Amino acid sequence: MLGLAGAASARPQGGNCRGSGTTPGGGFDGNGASLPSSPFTYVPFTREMPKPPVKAPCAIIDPTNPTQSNNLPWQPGNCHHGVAPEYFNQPSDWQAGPLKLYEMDQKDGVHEIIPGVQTPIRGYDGIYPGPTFRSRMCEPMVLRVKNSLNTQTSVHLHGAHNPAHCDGYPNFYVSPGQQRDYYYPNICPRKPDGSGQWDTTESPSTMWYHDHGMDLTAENVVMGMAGFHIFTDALEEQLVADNVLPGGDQDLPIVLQDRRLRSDGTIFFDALDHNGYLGDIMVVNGAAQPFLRVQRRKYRFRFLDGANARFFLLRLTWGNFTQIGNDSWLLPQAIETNELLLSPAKRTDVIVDFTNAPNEVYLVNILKQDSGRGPGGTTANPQRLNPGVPMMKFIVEGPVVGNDATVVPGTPLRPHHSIAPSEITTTREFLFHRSNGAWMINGKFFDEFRADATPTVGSAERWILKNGGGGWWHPVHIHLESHQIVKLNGQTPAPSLRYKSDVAILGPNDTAEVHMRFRTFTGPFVFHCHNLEHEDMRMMFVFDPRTNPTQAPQPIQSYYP
Ligand SMILES: [Cu+2]
Repeated sequence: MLGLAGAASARPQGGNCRGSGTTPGGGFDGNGASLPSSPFTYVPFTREMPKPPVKAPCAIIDPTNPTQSNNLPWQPGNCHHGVAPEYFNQPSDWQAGPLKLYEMDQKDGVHEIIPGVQTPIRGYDGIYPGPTFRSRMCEPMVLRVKNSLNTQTSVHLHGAHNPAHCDGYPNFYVSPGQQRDYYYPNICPRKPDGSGQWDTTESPSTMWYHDHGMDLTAENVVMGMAGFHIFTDALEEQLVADNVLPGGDQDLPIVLQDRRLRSDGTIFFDALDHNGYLGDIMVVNGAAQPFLRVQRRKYRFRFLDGANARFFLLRLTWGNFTQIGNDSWLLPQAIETNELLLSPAKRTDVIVDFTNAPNEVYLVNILKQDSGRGPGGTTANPQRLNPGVPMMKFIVEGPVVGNDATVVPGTPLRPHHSIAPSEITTTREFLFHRSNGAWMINGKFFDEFRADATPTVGSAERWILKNGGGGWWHPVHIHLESHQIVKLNGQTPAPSLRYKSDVAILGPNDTAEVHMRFRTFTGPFVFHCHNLEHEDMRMMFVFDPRTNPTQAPQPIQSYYP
């Protein structure tokens, strides 16, 4: 039922896999009409999984050296959209290492999702997926983003604790032909005890960046504008150095997406379908159903659901996952699980141990979904006789590798501290619902000039996130801060969701109670449904943390650079 990939579902060993037109139910649009199937044929698992290049800085600058600092990118006239004001007021401990400068051009490119089919894309540096950034705690960076496209863009670093200026606020644009300097201090929040120390329980691991331009996010992302940003700190580096976690070539970010092509190879996108984009080609790191060669040892896979609206429930055809992270953060201890639920924007950081694996293992999606409404049941039975839609194939090779990483279920990773109920000063409720053919929160459409919540910096709040029903799924992403899901429909959530998240999945009629602190930065920031069509059709709110609770809201226009 899931189109092209579904053709191979009963027997994931491969063979000819016809285009999606051969299988019914390639998806439906907002009017219930069948979506056009991708008219291409290819043989799955014949192409190696691409690994996006790691982005290198173009310069490393010591800001205390006048000769070097004269070359900083935001000298007058150099950059239309300026740089975050926090750069000029930063505390002395924000910068433990040099300032790294990066340049990235948003431009058109051509990419083969299916071998031999030239597909025009919009890409960071013209590639899809975008290059992978790797950054370290307290080693700041300035990312100069050019826009060579003919559409507005805004770059959001998903999971980061960053100033409002560079968080990708939907209309803090990079205009066509212009550029914007994104200053990432690469810090985490400080401890709530007033000691001034970094709260390293909040240091992220697996972030991703993607377009967030107002009304344009869904199309820009489906055209290719997404990539990984991997963050590390002393604690995580020690876990790798101590051979607890795999590193190097055994640590791979993997983005799962779906795409639909027209007969001319272009990406099908219907800007009038507000339910949620669904593709019929399963795409992994930009390639349709690739393979990956692995040794008989442990691997760390950082899976990202980079789709606009598709959910995945992932299983392996052999063995289980050892989950070590949820969204941007490592868990307090590793957890064994046989399946992983991913909504758009969610990440799950897992270990797969191929030591005793057969020669072929498949990553499969067992979730049925034929509209943007959300998933509708599973395709698999518990015996794995019908394992679902294969996303990719692992080819397991060679002898058992000795001295392998030691992580197992229960291994301690990053400590976690719960927000105490006594810290909570404010409770807010947000209802995510459909209205007037579009998407609302609390009866309002997104308004970039309206602050919908004004928390006080230094406080903690309880947010009740409620799904307004109708069978729709809404994965809710809150920028700037991690949130702790305390209750899901009145119950303690699944073990992997009890700690830090940046996306709370609201299934039909679900209610999530989340606790969060507001730290370091004043607004404006957004929170929204991460079904990108719902987000573009205004299921998005503004929160605007401020230092003084009695202060009148600052007009959001005043933040414009
Ligand atoms: Cu939604």
